Amino acid sequence: MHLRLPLFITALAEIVTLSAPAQIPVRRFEPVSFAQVDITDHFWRPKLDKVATATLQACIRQTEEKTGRIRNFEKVGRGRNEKHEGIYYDDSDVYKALEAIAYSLKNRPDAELEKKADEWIDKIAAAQQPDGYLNTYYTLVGLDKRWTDMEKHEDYCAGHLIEAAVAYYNTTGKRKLLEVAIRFADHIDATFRQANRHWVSGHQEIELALMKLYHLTRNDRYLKLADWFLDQRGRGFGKGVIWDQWKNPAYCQDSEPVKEQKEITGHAVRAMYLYTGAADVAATTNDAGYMNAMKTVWEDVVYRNMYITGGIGSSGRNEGFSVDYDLPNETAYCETCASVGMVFWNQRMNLLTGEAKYMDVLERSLYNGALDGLSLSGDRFFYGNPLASSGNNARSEWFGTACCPSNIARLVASLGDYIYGKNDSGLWVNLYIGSNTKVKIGKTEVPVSMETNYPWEGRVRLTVSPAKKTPYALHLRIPGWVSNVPVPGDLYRFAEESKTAISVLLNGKPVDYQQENGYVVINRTWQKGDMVELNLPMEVKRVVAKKELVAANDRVAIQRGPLVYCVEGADNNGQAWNLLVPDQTRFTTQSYQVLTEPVVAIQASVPVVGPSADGSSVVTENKTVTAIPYYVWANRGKSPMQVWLPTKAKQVKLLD
Ligand code: FUB
Ligand code: ZN
Repeated sequence: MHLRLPLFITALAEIVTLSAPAQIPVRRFEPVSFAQVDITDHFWRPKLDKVATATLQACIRQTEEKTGRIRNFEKVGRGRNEKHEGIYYDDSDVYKALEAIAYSLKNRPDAELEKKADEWIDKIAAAQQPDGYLNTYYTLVGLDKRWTDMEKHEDYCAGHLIEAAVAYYNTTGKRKLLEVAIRFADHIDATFRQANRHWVSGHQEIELALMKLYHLTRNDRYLKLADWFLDQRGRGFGKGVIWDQWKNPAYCQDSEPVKEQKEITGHAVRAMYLYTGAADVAATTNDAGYMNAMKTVWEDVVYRNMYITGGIGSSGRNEGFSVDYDLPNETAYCETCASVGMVFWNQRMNLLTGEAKYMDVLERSLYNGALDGLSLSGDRFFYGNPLASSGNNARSEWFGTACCPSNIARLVASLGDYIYGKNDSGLWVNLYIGSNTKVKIGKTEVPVSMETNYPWEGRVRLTVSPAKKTPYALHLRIPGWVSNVPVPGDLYRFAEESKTAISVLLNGKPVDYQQENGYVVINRTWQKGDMVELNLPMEVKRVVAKKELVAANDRVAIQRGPLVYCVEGADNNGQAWNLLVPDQTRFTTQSYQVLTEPVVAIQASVPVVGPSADGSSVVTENKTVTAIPYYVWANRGKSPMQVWLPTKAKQVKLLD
């Protein structure tokens, strides 16, 4: 077990500035930090280990040897006017890799990795300017030009520095990077908010990062600065920006003030980070303006602009949103970072509202759109995550713009953040992931242990062992996919009802429970060893989309539990577009292996088009087709793939 004690409380006391006013808690409950959750899960634990042993190594190799990202910091440190290498936002990849390392060290202590992180931190610290400014691009290109172009990501890089610093401090108790981040945050505050100088961040990120810094230091300067950044948007202050995309302010969610926004627009990652930051500010200031706006924008995302995989941002032109229902399959952009952002934002919405529907979306994005971004080997990545391929897609070792690899790494490494929540009278279980934790409910310590083979099986066992008998309400999320409408807003619905219902047992016997906000709620006095067993029906379901979603017309998708499936050529004689799934198709499940990954595959005998034996014509015959979870496709070389499978002959194609 790799559980370590949370946060370095004594070290923290030295940096705390208790200037924040007492706040009424706005969130319905607080997440239990990943630092207090030991993941033992069959599905996720190997992925956490893979991130530690392969993904982070890939990030280090690329950042340090194959590209100039670390060299840029060294050059600034040497002060010899050397040339900047790469793109102006490359510093952010160093910070995001550091953040991922920080989480991973908590899951899996590793002295070598920590040494590498410390080495990087020394180089970062040496590149900081005396006034707190830190950005290798402008320092090497000419400091006289700094803060002249809102699109150049100086504040975005600062945000990632802050996130890394908070994470690294939390894991190791080491303050060097945190002090660097605080000096930079103070520099930004003095340069803009305090000087009343307008600045619309060209890529939101700093807002949510400042909220992390605020929660760590309790210095309300950072809360005010986060709110100030949000408030800069939509007031025309970004007008002077000479940059193609921003000529349309919707690209940067800069058309209206955040509290007046009603529709999702523009760049998907920017939008997700923006609303995550707004939710974090709202959670502290209780600002209904942000909440009301976000609820409407969220509906616009989920009801009209989200793929069945939880991916968003269908258009490569703006790396973002297009018009409603424009969700093409083969050209779906669906950046991995955008799905990661969906996880961030939906977690915040769940905490603020207590509603499980946000976790349903989070789970969808996590298990499908986001996880697809990482290869089974841990060292190959998808930047975009299409829902169909004619056989030309392959994962890459790295990208020129390399935001996605470290983003998926930091998400997986911090997965423990999304499983449990608690307040003084309740415990929430949001994701079904084998794990152990200890939460304090009221004054009582409650060790909690979860065992499950989710997402392959629907049985979840939760054992609670409070030190003494304690009353509280246990909330177990009933995943949206149990109902007929797998996500709210009926963009997608199951073609058939579930055959079995959920069941809940307490110590082996049926128990009374209420249903509230998408949760089963069992309110009682709990005692040591109480065991709840939740059974979720893991049925293969056909999903159909609203007719407005043209790319899914005359097609079905297959889902089982939270996993969306696809048909890939690697399992089907090199073809995936040549089959038809009639309404009456009967599916069976099979234990199956995709390279190292044990999965449940779905099989059916369906009409398949292929060349006749003598090759002179095309024939249709029934054949067994195998579908695999979407997240494992493209691990066995290039081959065609489809998520939305034809139900009509006119959609069937035999690829060369
Ligand atoms: O601009 C920084 C990152 O690069 C964005 O978040 C990604 O969408 C990519 O454009
Ligand atoms: Zn990305």
